[in-house]
Amino acid sequence: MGKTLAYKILEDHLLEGNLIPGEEITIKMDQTLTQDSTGTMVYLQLEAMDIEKVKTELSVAYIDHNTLQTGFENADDHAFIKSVAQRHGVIFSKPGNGICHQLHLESYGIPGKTLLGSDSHTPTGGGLGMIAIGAGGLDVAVAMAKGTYSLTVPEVFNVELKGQLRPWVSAKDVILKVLQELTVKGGVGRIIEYTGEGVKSLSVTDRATITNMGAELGATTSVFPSDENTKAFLEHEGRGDDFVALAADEDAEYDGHLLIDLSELVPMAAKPHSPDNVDTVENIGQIKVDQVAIGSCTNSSYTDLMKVAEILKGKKVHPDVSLVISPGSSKITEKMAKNGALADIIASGARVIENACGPCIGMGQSPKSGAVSLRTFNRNFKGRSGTNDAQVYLVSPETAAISAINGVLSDGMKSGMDITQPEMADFVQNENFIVYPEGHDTKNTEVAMGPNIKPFPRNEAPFGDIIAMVTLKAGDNITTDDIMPSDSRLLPYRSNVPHLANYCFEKIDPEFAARCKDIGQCVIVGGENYGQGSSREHAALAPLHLGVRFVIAKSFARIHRSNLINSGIIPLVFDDPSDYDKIEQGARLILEDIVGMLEDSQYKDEFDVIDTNNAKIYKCHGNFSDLEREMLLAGGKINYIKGE
Ligand code: MIC
Ligand code: SF4
Repeated sequence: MGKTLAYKILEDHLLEGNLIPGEEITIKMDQTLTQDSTGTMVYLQLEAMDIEKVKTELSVAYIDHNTLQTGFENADDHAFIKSVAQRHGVIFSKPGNGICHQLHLESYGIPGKTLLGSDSHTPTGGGLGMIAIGAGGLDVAVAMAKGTYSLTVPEVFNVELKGQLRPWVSAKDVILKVLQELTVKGGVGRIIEYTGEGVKSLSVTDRATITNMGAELGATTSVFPSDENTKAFLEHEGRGDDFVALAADEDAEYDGHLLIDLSELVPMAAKPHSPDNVDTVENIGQIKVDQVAIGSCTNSSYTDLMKVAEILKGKKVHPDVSLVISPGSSKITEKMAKNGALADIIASGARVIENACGPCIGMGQSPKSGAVSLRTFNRNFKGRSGTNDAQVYLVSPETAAISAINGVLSDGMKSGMDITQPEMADFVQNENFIVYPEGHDTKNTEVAMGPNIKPFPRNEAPFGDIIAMVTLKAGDNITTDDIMPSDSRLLPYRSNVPHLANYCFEKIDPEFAARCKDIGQCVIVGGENYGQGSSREHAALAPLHLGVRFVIAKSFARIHRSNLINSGIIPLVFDDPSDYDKIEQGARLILEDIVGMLEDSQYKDEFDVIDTNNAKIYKCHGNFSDLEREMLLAGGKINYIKGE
């Protein structure tokens, strides 16, 4: 039987275990990336791990999320990360250089290598033929310290592409189509591997748009082959030597298959408030638009923005629309400043802002009350824009630009306007935004610790019975944005969990934090796909701070489940999902003899949760690997590592 590309790369990096779906393996991690809003936690850990140099081939610390600097907090975080990066051999990318995933693609990603990032959109690197995985900060810190990462082997699901996209239809429409077919749960426990003759018509940045939003499918990662287009991309970036040709075997067998005919696709949009709530732009109709935002790690490449410039050239942004553009990297902005495209964009009435995440994570540019905002981003969760009643639609750059001119959601295919596929340009690395750790006495660099940076929260090893009260009963597809909201008000406090914890679940239940503080020992009950979205471990650390001991759900999203285990919070899954309906908020639940249950040498993965409210027993399981059980017994990953 032929091999999939994903398993070929995993096999090349395999250190422990067997490549069998569901089994735990440890792989060599070649590269890591961090960004600032998850990064301070990562580097607090790295600093505590007493290592001299990171064990990876390359580690980069990007500053791209918290760049508003409305107070000292963000700037202190940047200084802290820079100092720790310097001490441990990590490359530092200054604020303003751009968005981590776009920059990593341009400057450091290499086909066939593994990459772990403290950001859920790290799979962007799959566009270059990497196995690139998003994880919680602590997992990334350990990967830097040891050069390894442990994961449950995913299945490999094949998306076969045939045909070629028509003008006005682009990579964003492909991934929106996949999301429509598979939903936000469709990728859980899977790697999505793209094959077929249609792949040849997609550039690396098109492919990266698709692998980036594989995060919205819940997939472990997504991967494209590395071919002539990959070679061309690397050559244009001045890195032709990094090219390696990679593909699945012709007779590779997959655990599932979806065929997409690119030539049949039309412009699509994800309607509020979920990336899988997809329909065609034509079906949604010409709704009036108040804001258009172009950028984010999904759609801020040079070719994306050149298409936008072509559409806007000589035109005027509609008087009722605010068009805001945040380019993906300094190199892109510099190139577009030189070739005149930036002038065309500005002349149209667009607001061009910093090369950073910006509006994608609610760091400014929140739309007006009740506004319709079209965004080329990857998430349209309720309130993420910073405006709770805004209606956010996810669209391609082409759809965004033509709609900004028309003032209504518009299908470019019907505009009568010709659009060309922009040529790639030749780039040189802008070294002026990079600080390398080499060159001086890095070990003695002083750690710059601002007053807002608080210690990493620690749990205690569990003992006896856990008796806890259901403090929140949440529904399906709860996001980590729901659990630990992030916007310009809260993002500056990512290094201060005690402060952040006051806002835990704020948008769903403003009393949650206060109730937890009164109760002491708490349980959260969730529906399907609990904890989807961002990799922020704050969505586990804030509940830990508030006394949450275990979470029972119908199913969990991968990264959040790991973050819970890393914090020593026990994630349990109902054997019978209908038990969810029997639990009431306020009920007192007992998880008996937790240590005995986890330690049992005949480990059966059976957990009985007794509901003292109605005397029912809910049978649950954990699906814990041996390593996960040991971490839970130690009260979390840090305690486990310290005791190793
Ligand atoms: C996101 O897009 O949700 C973020 C902000 O990049 C997060 C990371 C974070 O919460 O800091 C992610 O995708 O992991
Ligand atoms: Fe930044 Fe948005 Fe990408 Fe997250 S999804 S890394 S906030 S641009």
